[in-house]
Amino acid sequence: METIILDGKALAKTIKAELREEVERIKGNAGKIPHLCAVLVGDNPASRSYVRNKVRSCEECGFKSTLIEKSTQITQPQLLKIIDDLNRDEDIDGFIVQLPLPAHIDEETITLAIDPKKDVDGFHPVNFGRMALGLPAYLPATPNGILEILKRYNIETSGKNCVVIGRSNIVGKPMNILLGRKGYPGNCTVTLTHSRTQNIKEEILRADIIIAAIGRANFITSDMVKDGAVIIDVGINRVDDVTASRGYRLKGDVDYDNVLAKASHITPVPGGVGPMTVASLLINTLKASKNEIYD
Ligand code: L34
Repeated sequence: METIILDGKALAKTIKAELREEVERIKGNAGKIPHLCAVLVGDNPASRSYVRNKVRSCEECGFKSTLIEKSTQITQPQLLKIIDDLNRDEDIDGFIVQLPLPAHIDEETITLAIDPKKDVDGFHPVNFGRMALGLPAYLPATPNGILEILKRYNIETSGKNCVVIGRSNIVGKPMNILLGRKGYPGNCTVTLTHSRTQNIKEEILRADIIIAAIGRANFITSDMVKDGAVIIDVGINRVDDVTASRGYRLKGDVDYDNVLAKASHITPVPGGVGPMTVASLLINTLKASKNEIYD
């Protein structure tokens, strides 16, 4: 059987066109134009690129966007002041503080300072807890992007063995919860694996659906993959490549070329989960502007 490439880039484009239509309608009714603010600290090149994609996507959808850029030297109190201002700014529907932050700033303190109503990343404990309980919440962007891929490609999830690799707060942990919940996509039997998992290869070999979020290029090799598995590759690793114009290439956590023939479906890197992360953030921002989760 031919492997189906899960085209996150094309899907994100479709979703953005839908969002744009909705914004046109809102404008026609003199409603609130969704307004996202992104706070970018420091000069991490990957973070810059991701935030640039977010701002550009806002423009494509007719959203308002504000970018606040600060140097690595910013102090934690200064950053907390910015967050407090954003919490109070009536025009801003939602905002994010791009991670990672410099080592002298405590990410947990920053996350806790964001008003859950404006936490369109879904990282605040209130949103994470509501998600875990199945209450209305902003779902974290990468996991929600993955659910959208599964949904829009009509991939069966009920009763499937799903193995999540990596237990980060922003991908592995929420993915474990979301795919285990009742409904579609969901009803999976989920195994959450990590650096201390014994016999990780055997665990992954049992998977009907693999969610790879490890952060190591080519970690998942073809000997770890069952025939017909659905593979979602969350990794975006920069690998040096002198032949590439930027001096590097993006590589997933999956050894794509060698795994391809075994997979029934697979997301490429780039052009898979990344663009869907951005689209999901916009979906949350629209919800925020319509007070859909909180009022
Ligand atoms: N606060 N921090 C906060 N929220 C987030 O949702 C993120 N994340 C992750 C890192 N830190 C964050 C992102 O924005 C990862 N992430 C993200 C966003 C966009 C893309 C990848 C990761 C993306 O657009 N990827 C493109 C290629 C981009 C490139 O050329 O570098 C892709 O096709 O995969």
